[in-house]
Amino acid sequence: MRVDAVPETQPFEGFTPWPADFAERYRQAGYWLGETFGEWLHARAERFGDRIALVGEKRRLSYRELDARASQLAAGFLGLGIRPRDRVVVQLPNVVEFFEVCFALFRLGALPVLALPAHRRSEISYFCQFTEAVAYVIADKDGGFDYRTLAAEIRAEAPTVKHVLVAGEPGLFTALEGLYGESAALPETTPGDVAFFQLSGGSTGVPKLIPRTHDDYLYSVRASAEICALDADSVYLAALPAAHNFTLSSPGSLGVLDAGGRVVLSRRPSPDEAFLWIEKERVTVTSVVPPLCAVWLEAARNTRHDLSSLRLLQVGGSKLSAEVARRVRGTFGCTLQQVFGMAEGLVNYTRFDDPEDVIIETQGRPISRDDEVRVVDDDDRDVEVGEVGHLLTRGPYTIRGYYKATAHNEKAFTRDGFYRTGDLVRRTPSGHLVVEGRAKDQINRGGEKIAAEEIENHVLAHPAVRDAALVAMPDAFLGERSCVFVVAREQPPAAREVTAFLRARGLASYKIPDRIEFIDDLPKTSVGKVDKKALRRWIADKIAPKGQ
Ligand code: OOB
Repeated sequence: MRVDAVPETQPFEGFTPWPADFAERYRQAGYWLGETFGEWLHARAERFGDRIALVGEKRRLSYRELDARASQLAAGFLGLGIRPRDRVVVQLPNVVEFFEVCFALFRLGALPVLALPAHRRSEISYFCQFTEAVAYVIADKDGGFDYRTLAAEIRAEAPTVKHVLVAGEPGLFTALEGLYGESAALPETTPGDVAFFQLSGGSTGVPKLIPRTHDDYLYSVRASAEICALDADSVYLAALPAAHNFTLSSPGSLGVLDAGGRVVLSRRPSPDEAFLWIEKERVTVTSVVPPLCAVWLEAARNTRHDLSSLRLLQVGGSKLSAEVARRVRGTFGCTLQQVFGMAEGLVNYTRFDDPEDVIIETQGRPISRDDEVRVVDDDDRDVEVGEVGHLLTRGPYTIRGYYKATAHNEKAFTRDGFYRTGDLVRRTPSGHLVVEGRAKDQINRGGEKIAAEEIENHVLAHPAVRDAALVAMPDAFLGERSCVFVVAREQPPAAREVTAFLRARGLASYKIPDRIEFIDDLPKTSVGKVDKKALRRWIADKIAPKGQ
């Protein structure tokens, strides 16, 4: 069977490319090498051959095997009728199949939509419908949850999904294992084309999709691997979800594969499991969110596992407190690296040769000389170094627009293409960034992002609710938790009942409000908007330990 390549000139609908002069500049500068993921993996297989690329619970795969398996699976996908640019929602835990599936789709030019294992009906159904996905890839079960039950619901809601492909026991669906076929002739893919979608933490009613190209993503991977000095002896532990931008590319699994190292996949981030892997595989580098860092630090004090192989602990996703940061070197005997990144692009790292106080107190500086960073006031005027302002950025791996989101893109990007990150930062004279807060209407629950409007819409769907506002409340462990203020129509429902209602709507657990406060009316600002600042202050006061 022959399938023609998508002509390079045919733009992908809903994708905002970089303007031609920028694209040219990024190619000239050697950032965009004109290489696709398929070619990249093939080149790694040629170079690193029988070295181990991936270690999972049940399987170890060499570079050559990964390359071959990706081609065989791509042939299987093609046999099912999956075509270049078709969208496929991929929701897999940290298993070897995650990489086989992604690389097979890359090779075919089909586009993975990288969902997280925590997502449930509400999110997955939306991704499938919005992207008109033709297939949905899951594991049979993970963490006590049966994804096949979820898939049955998705099939009923998203008619474009023709195939549910299962890693493990397929039940009523199709076993992934049966699809690895004879390698077939595959269509050409184009390096400047979209390769896959990341998901935005978001601040709007529905999650936004982030189109990343082969060229831009591979640049961020290569440059990150270099900053982190990865080489063929690097062993990376993927403890956080493999699909997240941090774990995947900062430098993450792909960075380690770029360097010829080994990626170890932990099903769970708990110290029990992660420490076992660190000892067994002599892990040299891993990445965690701040609450997990705190848990690991506690557990490391009296662990029986040998963690001495660890050379670099990366912490990012939400703000790391200086107190926790200071304990890393003493406890693990390794270097701490702060990582401040976003699925939309820009990633900042503290560097190995940064002074200790910079590593402890800043969130790093950008990957690239061509990452343009502006810190501005409410009127988009640049503020002085050292002053807090909104972070705007543009560069060789930061998107120019969300997928199919014309109206939102007008607000989320400046006219000249800077992405409005929604983060409030301060720039130090050395060019490092310190995250001081957030202007976007989002809760950062220990690295997991919750868009306030999305949850408010769900709460408002409850028949007894007249108004709702979700805000962050401080939390010693997670940094923030979520609190929803609810105005009832008449008799307020029981908090338990609201929670059950939200669960029944198929929301990911981390999005279920941690606390519900009933209130007579939402406070308003002088222009009539909900005064979330007042709500945040009120709840912070209410939960503050007394007598302080
Ligand atoms: C990472 O990516 P996302 O897309 O889940 O979230 C991005 C947002 C940032 O805009 C910022 O608000 C927050 O997460 N954030 C941090 C942070 N790292 C991310 N806030 C304070 N300190 C940090 N170190 O979270 C992500 C992507 C790639 C690498 C690392 C993290």
